[in-house]
Amino acid sequence: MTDLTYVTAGESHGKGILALIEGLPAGLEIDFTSVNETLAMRQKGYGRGGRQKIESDRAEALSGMKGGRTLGTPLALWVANRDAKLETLPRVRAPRPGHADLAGCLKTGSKDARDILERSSARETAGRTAAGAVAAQLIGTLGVNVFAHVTSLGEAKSPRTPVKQVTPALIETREGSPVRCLDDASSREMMRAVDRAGEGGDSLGGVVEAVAVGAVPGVGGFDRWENRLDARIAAAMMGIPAVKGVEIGLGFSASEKPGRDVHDEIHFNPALVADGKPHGFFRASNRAGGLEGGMTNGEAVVVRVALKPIPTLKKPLKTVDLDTGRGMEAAAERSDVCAVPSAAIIVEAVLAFEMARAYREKFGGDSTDEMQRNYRAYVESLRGFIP
Ligand code: EPS
Repeated sequence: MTDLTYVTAGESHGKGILALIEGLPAGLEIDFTSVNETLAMRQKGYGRGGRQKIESDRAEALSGMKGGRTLGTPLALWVANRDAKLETLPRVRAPRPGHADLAGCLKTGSKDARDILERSSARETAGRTAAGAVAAQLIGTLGVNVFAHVTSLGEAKSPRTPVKQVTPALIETREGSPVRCLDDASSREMMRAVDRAGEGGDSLGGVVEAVAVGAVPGVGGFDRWENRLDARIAAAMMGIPAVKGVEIGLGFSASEKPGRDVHDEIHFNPALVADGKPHGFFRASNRAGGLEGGMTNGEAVVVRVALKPIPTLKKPLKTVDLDTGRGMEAAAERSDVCAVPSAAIIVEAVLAFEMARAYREKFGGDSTDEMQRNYRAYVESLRGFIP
């Protein structure tokens, strides 16, 4: 099967989070040390709350592997919760503005917002991160690397730093910043913004930029709207809790500029092939964010994701009692002040998964060897495109 998909299961304070991945090729060696490092990164970040001191996320494969390699069968990844206390947690009758609480209660008829919030909690992203970390290893074997960093927190913004290559040094720089920003001065400003929000009993949102470098052109589709890779990436990003906006390339600002300042002129240099690029086509700019007509164009895929501030506030907003309809203050649970630095890891994982899914469709194969053979044949055809 070459349709790469996954589902997650699990509540925030249930036994754990499961990610069930289908459509991986057989023979993929999975480095669980690296998957667990990614999970640990997701737990870290300036503005995280007390829960992360309790958890120590590790992914365990329950199925789909033998001898460290995939079998081409469903891969079930399990991340256990240490703070598993679902059955003893109190009822929540004060729905939080901005959370899934009220709409979920009205939808299901439940008078306990806990029935809703336990699943809509961002704890679920531990499963998505594990699935994305595996997907990243698959596309890594085909030269695609993903990376994400924080470009703003509240009103604190970092200068633009286009990422052209994902190197260990770049990851080290990002991990050296408690807010996962590549610029030192901006990192400090962002941390101050988180401190101010926390002191005021408030929360803070921000923007994450993600890139996928090394993708060959022609991945994705122009045949149906739902096969467009930009549509899939945007939908997958919107599926991350708190995401309110997604931009690709210039995004919204493309609408304010004339065409000549938006489109990336096409150049060809056969010598590029010898230089390590698999084909001779290139652009001098990348305003399209690596995607044209729903397909990769050979430049880096660049996605920006805007996250709203977390809805659980220490100084709560007004809401309504689910029993009486009378005004009251929203539930003030233990919470993070800011989850944007963690979201960088989640966004990176989600982009990896969508890239891997599109690569599975383009290159197929029941085994990683077969997928790689198909990939190499395609690269050869690109090289011979203009003889
Ligand atoms: C979350 C609330 C906090 C976060 C949680 C998401 O958890 P708790 O209610 O247990 O304090 O820490 O995120 C995670 C547990 C995680 O692993 O990301 C919420 O309400 O969405």
